[in-house]
Amino acid sequence: MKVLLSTTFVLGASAAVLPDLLNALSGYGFLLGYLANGNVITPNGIAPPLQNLKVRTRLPESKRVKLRYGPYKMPSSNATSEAFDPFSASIAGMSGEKGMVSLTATNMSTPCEECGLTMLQAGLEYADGTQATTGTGAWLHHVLLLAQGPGRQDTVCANDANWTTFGQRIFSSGNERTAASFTDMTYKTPSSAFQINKGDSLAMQLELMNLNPQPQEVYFTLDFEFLPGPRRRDVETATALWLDVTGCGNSNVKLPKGQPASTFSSSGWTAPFSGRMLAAAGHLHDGGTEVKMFKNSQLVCDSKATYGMTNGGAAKPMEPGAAHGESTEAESAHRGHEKIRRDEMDPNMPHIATMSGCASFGIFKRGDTFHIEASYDVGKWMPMEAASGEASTVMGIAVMNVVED
Ligand SMILES: *[C@@H]1O[C@H](CO)[C@@H](O)[C@H](O)[C@H]1NC(C)=O
Ligand SMILES: *[C@@H]1O[C@H](CO)[C@@H](O)[C@H](O)[C@H]1NC(C)=O
Ligand SMILES: *[C@@H]1O[C@H](CO)[C@@H](O)[C@H](O)[C@H]1NC(C)=O
Ligand SMILES: [Cu+2]
Repeated sequence: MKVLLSTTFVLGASAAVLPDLLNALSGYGFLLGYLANGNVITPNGIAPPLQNLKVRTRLPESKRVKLRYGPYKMPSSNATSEAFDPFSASIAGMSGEKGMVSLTATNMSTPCEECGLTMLQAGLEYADGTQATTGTGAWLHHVLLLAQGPGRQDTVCANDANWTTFGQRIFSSGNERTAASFTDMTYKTPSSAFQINKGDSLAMQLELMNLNPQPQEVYFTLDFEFLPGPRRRDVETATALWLDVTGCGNSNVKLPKGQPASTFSSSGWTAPFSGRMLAAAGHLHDGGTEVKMFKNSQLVCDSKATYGMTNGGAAKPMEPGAAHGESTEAESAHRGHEKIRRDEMDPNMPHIATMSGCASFGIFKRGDTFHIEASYDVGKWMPMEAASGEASTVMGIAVMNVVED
């Protein structure tokens, strides 16, 4: 839960933060909140596919619903993954990483027929509803979420044939499980939302990786916080800018061989409208250190990775102290394993646990140009390796939620 909410939370100069809100949304608060939030655990059974949870944004009139999708079978960590479906393969760029399942799902349910999404967060859980994390050997490696429906098109790649047919990219997550906000979290009332309309559905490209030799079955979950009903006049329209080092490509880039540090830059995207920057965070793969976002070549947000033994949003149940990617612990764990290749799936290898984010960080005008720079340091953090022994392709993405003026 770290987009808005990490210890390295970055705020725009104009933001006045409600301390209790931040506390409620901070990593550890999230863990406690999650367990106390109305999540149903069904020992030895199957937890309900739809759960009404307590709202965490404390915005009046909001609802919070958790939907689960799946189940998905993860092969043994020493078994090469099953065949990929073609779309997934074109997006994933993965090549038989061990323990990996890579899939696409379409026609996924939304939490409402019509509503304004104010927040989204990805998760992974077992049949009974308990959380699945890298601490339990279940790695939420990557998810790319799209809204599909009449008239939907990607905001940044509106004119790109590769994306117009797929829909609108609205959210990305990985082990960091960053919560994405479509409203200004410094207000007590929801000022903006991403509208879900009748006929909309969701689609995703999902990658999960098993760190255990025993196959595991997990469910992917999405927590939606939303304002029920059709678009309201007092709530502005938010959208997601998917800024990607591959531009409108498939998000995968190759790390240069024999070079520890590398930076990938995106091409510029020129805003066709004016607006305000609500929230943003980066998505990287292991080896990544930060995603910098620029407006007219000026840094507006620096989303930094921290590494840890479990994901930021959910501590390993038995060892809450190990959560939150504290770098001292993570770095010492890392140093002890320098010679170990990621494809050996050492369960003690740290992964990206959190990505810091920015909130309420300023305005932009029509004609302003955005670009991002994603940095990797594989001398410091071990990247994942493909079955071939080469470093897997990696990603450099920032999803910036904005509201149009
Ligand atoms: C995976 O490891 C287990 C336990 O070490 C072993 O029994 C099994 O044969 C291995 N499977 C493969 C596909 O290597
Ligand atoms: C999508 O899912 C709904 C139920 O959620 C179902 O009624 C509909 O037939 C599905 N559409 C397609 C194209 O699979
Ligand atoms: C569309 O995707 C293909 C295949 O990934 C890629 O070669 C092409 O550059 C993409 N088009 C644009 C405009 O990015
Ligand atoms: Cu990814």
